[in-house]
Amino acid sequence: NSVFEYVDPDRKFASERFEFPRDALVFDAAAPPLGEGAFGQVFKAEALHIKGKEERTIVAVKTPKVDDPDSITNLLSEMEIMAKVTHENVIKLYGCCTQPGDEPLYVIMEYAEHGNLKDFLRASKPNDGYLQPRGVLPLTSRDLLRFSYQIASGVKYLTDKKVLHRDLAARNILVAENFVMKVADFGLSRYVQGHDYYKKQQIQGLLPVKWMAPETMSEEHEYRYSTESDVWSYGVVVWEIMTFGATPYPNMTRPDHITDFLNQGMRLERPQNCSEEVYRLMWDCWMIEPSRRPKFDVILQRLGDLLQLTA
Ligand code: ACK
Repeated sequence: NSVFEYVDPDRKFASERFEFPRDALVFDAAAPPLGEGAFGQVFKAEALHIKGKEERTIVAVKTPKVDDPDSITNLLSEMEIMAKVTHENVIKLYGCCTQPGDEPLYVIMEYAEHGNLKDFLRASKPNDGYLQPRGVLPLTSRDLLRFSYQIASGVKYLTDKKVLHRDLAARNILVAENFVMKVADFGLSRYVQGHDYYKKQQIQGLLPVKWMAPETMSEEHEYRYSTESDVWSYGVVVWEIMTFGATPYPNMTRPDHITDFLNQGMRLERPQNCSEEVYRLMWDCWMIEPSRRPKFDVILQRLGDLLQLTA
């Protein structure tokens, strides 16, 4: 039973270039998974001589839920997208184990030592009486700008590659060595977490409504996803960064309430200590008319100027 029963044959691209021998992966049997969700599991491992690298490379290995065709197709689809992209701010595919009869499917990728951005920000929040900042923090406002800039670079690259992320959110950005931002979980992949998703049968399972552009939730607009809808979600990511990982629209649980709120012209409020310029940038990402939202090159320009000013 090959995993390729679930995909069309001309999508075997990634496995041909990235196939890696399973026995060259070393797992720590005692360690719990890095992450677990509706998609399957992610483990930390060491890979021997992967991608022509030194002896051992620490990697993350993603594996689908066994016997769940959706979780397998999602992971293969994510792998295909990863195989086509290479950028400093996008998580890299290193290899995969997809040979027929060689189950379960493994997708081997770059390891991001600080985990997902949302939890990282929460743990780094200054003056938090409860959680101590991890690592060499606390973060400065310049760090927050730099994170926003790097994420925009990664997403601009994906945009140029005609890849729509469709699920940009701080929980889907990983923080690697030296606090470098890596856009992850792209393509069709989904990680179901708390209240971030809402089930809407009509479209597709659980949806991250609080990050979604209005037109992607509107029948009238044919639930249209585009680079512009990624820009909307990116604006919400910047808001998450500037609030150190707050939950957007905390008191709203129903998607139609959020849509009404937005249609009345209201938006997420300005985070404490967030400059006018940065708030204006988010606000511009949240224009109802998609074509009026800034393009990623403009976003990079504006953030670049602000970074210069705070140098
Ligand atoms: O904060 P985390 O540990 O970072 O929680 C999520 C979890 O798995 C589900 O996605 C972690 N994770 C996913 N991919 C990677 C990776 N490439 N490197 C390190 N951690 C990862 C993520």
